Amino acid sequence: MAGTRFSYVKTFEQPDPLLPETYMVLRLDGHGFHKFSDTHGFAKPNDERALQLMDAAAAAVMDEFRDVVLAFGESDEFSFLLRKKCTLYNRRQSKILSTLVSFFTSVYVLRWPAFFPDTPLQYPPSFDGRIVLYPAQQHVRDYFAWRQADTHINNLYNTTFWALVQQGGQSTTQAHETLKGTVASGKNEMLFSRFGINYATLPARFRKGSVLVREVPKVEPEPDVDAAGGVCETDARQDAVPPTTSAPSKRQKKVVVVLHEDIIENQFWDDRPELLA
Ligand code: DGT
Ligand code: MG
Ligand code: MG
Ligand code: MG
Ligand code: MG
Repeated sequence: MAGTRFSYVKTFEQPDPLLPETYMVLRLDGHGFHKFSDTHGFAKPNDERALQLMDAAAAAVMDEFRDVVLAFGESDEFSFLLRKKCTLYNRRQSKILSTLVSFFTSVYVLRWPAFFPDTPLQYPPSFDGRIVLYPAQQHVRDYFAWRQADTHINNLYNTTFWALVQQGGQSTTQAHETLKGTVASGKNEMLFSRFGINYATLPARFRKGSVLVREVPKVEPEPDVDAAGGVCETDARQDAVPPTTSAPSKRQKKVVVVLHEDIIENQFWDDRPELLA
């Protein structure tokens, strides 16, 4: 290709290397998922199938790209942490971003029928993406705390909102009015006193989002994810030593696991110092 009189056009291309020795966080988000979730009849406020499909696509990204050490998902978004020493594609921003986002999108479409067997895909979903660089461990901690706090705030609001509509008979306009100016404790109280819902007992998936890390499996993978043909069918998973083995091998293979636990406090990070190494 080189050497033709056209090849000078290549010189217009701009290099876009990401600063070395910094944490990369890639966040993708469903484009126009307000409409997409309506068109495909997602349950309100949380559609478990849709969330599991997101988890499956994110797990596939982690199986394919070993530099991704942690992922966090809620709603129509997922954040991926790439290790500080990552040299993937010589840290070229657009190459990393476009490859990971398109890979995620492909898996989302490929696996759709496994999670929505009765709902054909009506049109192609797409995801936007960005990469943000963080120089310090504290920034990474605060980034993921920010996303999980957002999960909680949105879920508490949405849960109360849809309880007012679905169980309380309010219109969506009325429900918006009812919730205007309320704080978290007020919504908790409203859920409990009016609808008998104890927020703290709702599924952790909805309250905490999904946290994906690589671990030697301690127990069977989540049956709900497994049954739906979810994140457990990748090659990496099939290689995993079954947890039922009586004499566990010394070198059990790590697999991507989906957790729904707190990542704001220290415990999660203290247990996994390798994430920020
Ligand atoms: P964007 O990201 O600017 O292209 O616009 P949207 O419409 O994707 O908005 P966004 O990302 O701020 O909010 C996510 C939308 O996806 C929100 O309208 C609710 C919808 N959504 C996400 N997860 C669920 C779910 O589990 N159930 C339902 N019913 N809707 C969901
Ligand atoms: Mg967006
Ligand atoms: Mg969106
Ligand atoms: Mg979103
Ligand atoms: Mg090429």
